[in-house]
Amino acid sequence: MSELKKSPEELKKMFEKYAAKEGDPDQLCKDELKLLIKAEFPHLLKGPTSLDDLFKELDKNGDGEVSFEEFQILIKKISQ
Ligand SMILES: [Ca+2]
Ligand SMILES: [Ca+2]
Repeated sequence: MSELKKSPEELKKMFEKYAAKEGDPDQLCKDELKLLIKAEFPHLLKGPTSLDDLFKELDKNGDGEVSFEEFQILIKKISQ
């Protein structure tokens, strides 16, 4: 099941589950993003994209964390 077949509610729950592990419960730090990607979308890291690249791409405001809004970029990427 590598294709995105998740409802917006499921995606929000997924985000919250990983975001709550450390620090700010509404933001994904790099470690949390790594856990989420490895568990939910491992195929994303099989290409030339590294986790660092992905994190930089998602963290639009450069605060070192990925908010749920920034997480939408990943969802769009996966849905393509
Ligand atoms: Ca967090
Ligand atoms: Ca951010």
